[in-house]
Amino acid sequence: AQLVQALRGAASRGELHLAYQAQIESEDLRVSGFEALLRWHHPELGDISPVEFIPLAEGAGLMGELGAWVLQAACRDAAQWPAGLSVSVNVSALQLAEPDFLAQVQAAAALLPPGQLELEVTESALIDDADTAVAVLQQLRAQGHRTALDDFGTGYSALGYLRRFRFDTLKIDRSFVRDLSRDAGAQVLVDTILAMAQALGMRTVAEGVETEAEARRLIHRGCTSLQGFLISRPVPAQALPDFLQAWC
Ligand code: G
Ligand code: G
Ligand code: MN
Ligand code: NA
Repeated sequence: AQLVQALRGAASRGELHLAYQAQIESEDLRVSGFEALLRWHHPELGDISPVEFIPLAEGAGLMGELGAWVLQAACRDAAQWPAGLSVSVNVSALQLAEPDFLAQVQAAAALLPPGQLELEVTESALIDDADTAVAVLQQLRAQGHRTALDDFGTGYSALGYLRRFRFDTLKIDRSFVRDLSRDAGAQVLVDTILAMAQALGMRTVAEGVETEAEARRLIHRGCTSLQGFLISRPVPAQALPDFLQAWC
């Protein structure tokens, strides 16, 4: 309860910031964009993981506000980047149900060239009220934004959602990538996911790529983009110019 209280004023006290993790294209290894990851530095407790505080925010009815802050901050940062780099923003299920969510996205994305904003949702965003979620996703796409299905393969019914809504991007959960080198089952699953995504015309991003061997295998099997510690850890916005210069 105290943590919720602290979270309430975190944005206005400057305790929140975004870290950015690069995505590269398999084709030419160039950086195509960054995923924005929310960070909270609590004055006494130090860094608190979003895995902990996002559920708190959701439970306390703070996710709308927090999500709006993330959208604004990510688009404001991305407006400063070299042309052609996209920004991916994680969106919680509860945000999709907010009446002013689409207006928030429009306002934030107005800072960017068209098509540079991608919204990542997890399957859990689609479970509670799939009709609303699908309608909102369709409108996001109609407004020219890209959509990604995050953590693919970890939920129950992602295939059903792929039938109802065609995401631009499918993000293969890092649990599959981690098991690639030791588990034949994971190899088959990743190959099958990649083949399916390709047949449906979706871009694929492998998450949690940590080794050259994983990267080589994913590229060989047609995964279009890679994200993970092998390329870069999530870094603060100020570190991006140096990262980009060092990468190419
Ligand atoms: O980078 P990290 O380990 O901290 O991310 C942990 C989890 O928190 C990931 O599943 C990520 O999708 C989620 N997350 C990070 N930032 C945001 C955000 O801005 N909004 C939402 N809804 N989830 C986020
Ligand atoms: O669920 P989502 O994909 O949005 O969250 C990304 C999370 O994964 C973040 O917490 C990020 O810090 C973490 N992450 C990113 N790359 C790697 C990686 O290569 N290895 C591991 N173990 N975690 C990673
Ligand atoms: Mn994500
Ligand atoms: Na993910």
